[in-house]
Amino acid sequence: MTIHYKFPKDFWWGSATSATQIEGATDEGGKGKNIWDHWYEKEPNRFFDNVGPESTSDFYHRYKEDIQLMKEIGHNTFRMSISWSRLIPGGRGEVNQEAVTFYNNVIDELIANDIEPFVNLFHFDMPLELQEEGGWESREVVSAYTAYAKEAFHLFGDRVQKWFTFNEPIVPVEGGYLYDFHYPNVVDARRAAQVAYHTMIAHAKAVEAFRTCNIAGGQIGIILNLTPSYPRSNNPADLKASRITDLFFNRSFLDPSVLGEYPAELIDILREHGQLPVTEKGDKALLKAGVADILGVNYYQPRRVKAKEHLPNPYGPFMPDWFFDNYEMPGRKMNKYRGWEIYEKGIYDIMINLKENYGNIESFISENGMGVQDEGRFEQDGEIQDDYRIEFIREHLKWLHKAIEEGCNAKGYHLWSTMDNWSWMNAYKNRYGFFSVDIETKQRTPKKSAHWIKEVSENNGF
Ligand code: BGP
Repeated sequence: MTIHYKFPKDFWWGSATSATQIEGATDEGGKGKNIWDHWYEKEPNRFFDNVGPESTSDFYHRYKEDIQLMKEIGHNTFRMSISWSRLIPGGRGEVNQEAVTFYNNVIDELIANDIEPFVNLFHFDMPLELQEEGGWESREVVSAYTAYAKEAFHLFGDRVQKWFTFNEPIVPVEGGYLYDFHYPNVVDARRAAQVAYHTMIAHAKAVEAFRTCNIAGGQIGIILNLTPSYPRSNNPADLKASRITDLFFNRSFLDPSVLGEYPAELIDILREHGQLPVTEKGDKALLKAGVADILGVNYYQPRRVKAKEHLPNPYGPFMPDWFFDNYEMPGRKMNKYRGWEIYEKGIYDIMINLKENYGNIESFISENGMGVQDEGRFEQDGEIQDDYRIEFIREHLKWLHKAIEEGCNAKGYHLWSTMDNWSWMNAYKNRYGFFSVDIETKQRTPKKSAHWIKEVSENNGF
């Protein structure tokens, strides 16, 4: 077979998950509550089909089987997250030994199967008690996170080399403090800015702690969802809308994570509108020293914008959306189940931007994927024929390959996700996995894409 797209030696083939979305066992093993357990108890109707996080894909009990499945399809790497509320119920204080045993078992099992674990410390799942203290609005919670991070480095750093402080830290800001899709469902940009700022401080403190641990071969980074902003046209008003959108939704985390400082224009906008967060002396130096060694890039969709059609409501709350309108480009290709545009070249544009403006930091695609509703209708002879997912992955990989050929420092590709999992408010609506999961029996079945990726990983290309 001819390989048209050959990837560099030791390319990372794998997939990504998060604790709350796959573990289940929320009432087992001494786990404390996090905001998802709590929100679901309070308002189950806000979750698709009223399905909550209690059992999800049951990785807690089935991790051995799942790791075998990963091995079968050629994974050499796998991203998981640690559940803070499982490791340290309540968020601070005593470590839960049952959780230590569980994560040790998972890590050891991965390594025994030649799959390198990439471990993320925070994937949207704040321990409930700390949220009640103010969550990321509180600097005390930042200290609790730093202690938790140190504990994790100490417990697992003898075997785990790749660490990530946060997954998509902007999402809890957007969901929890601007657009009402995460607990605590606040709409307040000033508080959102504080949450965003403290998350970056927490990141920098964890990086500082990591560097004192001297983990042999260790690297610490952050995973960001980068959504390139494409203007409707070259009209200066559209260009300005796109630049400001980029400041709010990409550079707010990308600049401090990779360059160690916030963009001056973003600070100016927030100052002008009275939305600046409270900072402390010494923070600037902390952020400067806290730059990531490695960047995970989650890419699902582009953002297309245009200048605002109407003046924003002067009585409404301040919003980033005061500066742009979303633009529906005629002819755009859609994943209609998730409502997200598919634009494969976006992956290339992100990589070129990292190369040109962010020192070509070592990076990888840490999430990319296609969520599809009612996948059962594509089943033939017991296997879901997800040709649309194969095409989605293949077309993104082609652009990633081109970026690498042009000198971008991308080291791997992880699909979201290994098996179907619980996706926040959408619960089990859209399915993302290489393996389907029957939510009643928890049975896993490979989809067509699982066989396809096995070949791709084995050939290191296609
Ligand atoms: C990313 C998250 C994942 C995952 C994925 C799919 O934003 O890091 O946790 O859920 O998106 O999105 P969704 O679950 O909203 O369909």
